Amino acid sequence: MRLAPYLFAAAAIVPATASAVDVVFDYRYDSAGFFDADKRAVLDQVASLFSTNLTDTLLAIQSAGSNRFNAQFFDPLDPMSSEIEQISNFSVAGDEIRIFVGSTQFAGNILAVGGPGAYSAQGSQAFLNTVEARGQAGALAAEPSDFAPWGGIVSFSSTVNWYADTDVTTLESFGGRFDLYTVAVHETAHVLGFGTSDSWTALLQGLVFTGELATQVNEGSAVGIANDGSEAHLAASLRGIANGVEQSPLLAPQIAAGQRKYMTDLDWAVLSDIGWEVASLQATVPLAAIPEPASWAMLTGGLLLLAGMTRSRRA
Ligand SMILES: [Ca+2]
Ligand SMILES: [Ca+2]
Ligand SMILES: [Zn+2]
Repeated sequence: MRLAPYLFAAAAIVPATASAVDVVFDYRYDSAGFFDADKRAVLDQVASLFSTNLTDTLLAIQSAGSNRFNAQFFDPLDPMSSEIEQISNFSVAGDEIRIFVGSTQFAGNILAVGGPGAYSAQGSQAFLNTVEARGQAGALAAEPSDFAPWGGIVSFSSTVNWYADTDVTTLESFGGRFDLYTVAVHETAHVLGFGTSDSWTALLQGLVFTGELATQVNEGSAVGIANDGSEAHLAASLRGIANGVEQSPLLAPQIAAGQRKYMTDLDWAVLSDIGWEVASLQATVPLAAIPEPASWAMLTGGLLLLAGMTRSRRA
């Protein structure tokens, strides 16, 4: 079921808060203790990257009285099972995007999975609109042009040999290990709707992403998506710019051991096209050598199932 594009009477009485999103990684499911201090320091830097460069104002979701919001998501400790975790009467602050993180032993060559959460909700129409769109009117359109999730999950492989860089402004050699920073940025983009939202799907034509800014950044050439069955990634053959250097998009489906990748202007342009206010297409960390891999090694995947659950589960 889709909502008609309602006007936001409620938005006018909600005071404006900070001028950027606030990505919050939540460790409450990390009973295995995967996230030691170094790994948390990596995620802090990931949160900072998106929180600094995305300037949307997102309304708070406040469960109170008859307005009830239940966050639903795959278990960060077992994301491939069909079991759904629920936090009843949940709330997120204005601008906050809450991401539950965990680790698991994946079958096959999967480094991590990530995607936006689902929900059920009851209450006033204004409340239901806020839960779905958080003040982003385009998220309520019949053909959505925006996306504003409460958050979601990211789950990392517990068996991979990770490199946790506590200072991503410098690049060291870490051959044989996989870069937690790169993979966490990739999966966080999936939580934000890259490859997983209706506003992404609305811009797909076959294996081409037709977003205006991404096409412009790609110098007018069609922005191909990866033919990996997920319809959630850019083609690895594309080239964007990060730190003034050409690089395969960070949201290509694969990464090699020993490789750090950055958000390119093409990756940011896609986020802009699906509805985010992107401050800079060049946002990244200071210049470092960007090696191109001789061969791709392992997969990262988007949790596409979560994206479709929101509407059918609304009470
Ligand atoms: Ca470093
Ligand atoms: Ca937006
Ligand atoms: Zn992915």
